Amino acid sequence: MTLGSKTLREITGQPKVWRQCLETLDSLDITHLIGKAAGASAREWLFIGCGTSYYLAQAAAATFQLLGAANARAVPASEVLLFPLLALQAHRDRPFPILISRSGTTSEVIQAAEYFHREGIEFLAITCDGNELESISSRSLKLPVVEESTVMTSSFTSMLIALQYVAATLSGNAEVVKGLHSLPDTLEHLIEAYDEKVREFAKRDFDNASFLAQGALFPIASETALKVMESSSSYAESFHSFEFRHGPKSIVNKHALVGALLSETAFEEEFKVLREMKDLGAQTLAIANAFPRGCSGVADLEIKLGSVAPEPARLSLYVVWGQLLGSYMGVRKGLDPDSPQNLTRAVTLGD
Ligand code: F1P
Repeated sequence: MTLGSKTLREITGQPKVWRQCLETLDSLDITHLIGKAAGASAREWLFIGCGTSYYLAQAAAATFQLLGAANARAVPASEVLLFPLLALQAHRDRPFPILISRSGTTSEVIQAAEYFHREGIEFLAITCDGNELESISSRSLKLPVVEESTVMTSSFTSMLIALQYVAATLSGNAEVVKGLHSLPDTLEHLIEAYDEKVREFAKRDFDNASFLAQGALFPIASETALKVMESSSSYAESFHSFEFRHGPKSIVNKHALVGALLSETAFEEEFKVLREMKDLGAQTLAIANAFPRGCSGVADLEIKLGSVAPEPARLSLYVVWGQLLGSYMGVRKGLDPDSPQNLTRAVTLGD
């Protein structure tokens, strides 16, 4: 087995997994799934997870807000356990918690579920493996994703697509549901076009990597940084694009990678930041749905998504390149992304 082969196979196999998940979602009665517990859209939905699943929670909350499906926030499961008054904003109506966990065994998530049980707060669980979380949840959505890799790839994108599907259904946004259905074919063509380019790009020597984004793409930038850290044991971080100017840009030099996940809404302003960092000597990566005239050919690696989906539905397409980059950087360093240093598939804490 070559280094990272299992993880890379699962990354490039996402189009097929997305199709299977969308088939499952099309057959679901979403209203029945969330039930009365979700109440009117005025009730706040609180998305909860750890690690990759926390960034997934942030991306899902942004989607619910953007589509007007519900007021939504995201917190790490640990905040519910350690600072419940802060996490749940106790002065307001009880939230509708959504617990997200690929494994369904992460201790902080299980303990949060037990907390909600004690408080009499009904919640919804989103999982791939099911396990304890599914068994203790009165409402759960288990997606048909079988993922062996330690790091989360297709599980992240599949659960994100599922939550976006729920948000679009609740808000009656047929265009977003249709857009989600277009993603598997789009990704299939993009992998053919860019997989080898990302592998070549990963051979460059970076001391550190900063991934920049605004809005709903910010959690995708955070997940991109986490994939690079987990799969290649390299230092990476995410920043709001404009925030990068306020100090962190001091790390920029020719050994620094700056990657921009560029929205359609704020492309021009976000691209200015990337151009400034290139002028400071950074090696650059740009991911965008389209590159207006005068903006192409600036980044060292440019990935054009070309999706027909509405902007909120494109989030999963942006993260695949960080999944690949992290794995290829790990292999280039002689590491095995299938067995990342210090990591386990789930974090279960002793009692
Ligand atoms: C959460 C998680 C992953 C991380 C690693 C350890 O898992 O923190 O995000 O990459 O695999 O577990 P889960 O609760 O979604 O199973």
